[in-house]
Amino acid sequence: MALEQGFVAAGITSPESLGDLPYGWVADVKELKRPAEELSEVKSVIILVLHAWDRVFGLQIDSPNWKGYGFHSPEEDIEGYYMSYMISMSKALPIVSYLRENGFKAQLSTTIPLKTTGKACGLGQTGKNTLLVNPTYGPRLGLMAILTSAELETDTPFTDDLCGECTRCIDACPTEALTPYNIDIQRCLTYAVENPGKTDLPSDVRELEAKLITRPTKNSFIECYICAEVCPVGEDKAKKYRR
Ligand code: B12
Repeated sequence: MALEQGFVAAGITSPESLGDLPYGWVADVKELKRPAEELSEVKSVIILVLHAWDRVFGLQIDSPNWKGYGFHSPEEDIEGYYMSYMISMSKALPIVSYLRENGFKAQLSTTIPLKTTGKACGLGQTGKNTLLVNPTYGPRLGLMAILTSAELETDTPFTDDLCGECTRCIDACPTEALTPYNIDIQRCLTYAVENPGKTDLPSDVRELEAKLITRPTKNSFIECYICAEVCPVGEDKAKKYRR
């Protein structure tokens, strides 16, 4: 059903396999939760993979008062909309409905750690850019989870190494935010652009943000995608669609 909806892959794991993942706040961006904190009856976690082959999948719209997640004030600003999530949600909802029609509880989640859950679902490996790298599509992925009370057959976790000696993502990052399998979040252009109100970010990062981030309108921007775009894994699949 996921393939029929337009996802390129899907995988299943059990909540027990996600016991020791990193939960809690990630640098003021998001509070990552355990599947059972969101759905107490959860028996299976499904990860759906959208092929995000163009950087416009990272288009985001923020209201004029938006200063960043750490400053969020519901009275003053509406929450940002992120293209990849919007597309994934519309494709995933029929699967949620199908599970519910069959008597199971089911709901979407973007709050569990999606990359590491994807790895547990056999969908790929953690790359040197810290993203989930799928053997066919590389890191150009939009991830979405469905938590359900249905007890489904689980997939085998991914264990292959896809990066080898390659360091393209590390070399290409304009702010030098990456070291192998690690990111300095304060140097990531995406963190900078999503947090315009943060005054303590390195000044060279703010300068590069002004130079490199595309802003289609005053209230929108396209998130930096360089560390995903340069990855040789799945490059052929992305190029196939491009002009
Ligand atoms: C917080 C967040 C950010 C933050 C912090 C990034 C980060 N790496 O944590 C900021 C704002 C910087 C960010 C930026 C981006 N993000 Co973001 N982000 C998230 C979010 C909400 C949580 C990420 C998370 O779990 N962080 C926790 C830390 C601890 O995880 P980690 O860095 O991966 O560290 C683990 C591994 O690296 C591993 N590890 C550490 N060392 C080693 C060593 C070895 C050898 C190995 C194997 C593993 C390993 O262990 C660590 C702990 O488990 C997710 C959505 C979600 N709910 O999961 C999206 C998400 C990860 N982001 C995504 C994307 C696409 C991006 C951007 C490309 C921007 C864009 N265009 O959309 C950039 C890429 C920057 C980068 N290289 O990470 C996608 C990733 C798709 C994919 N292929 O994996 C997600 C899943 C959103 C989505 N729905 O699709 N993001």
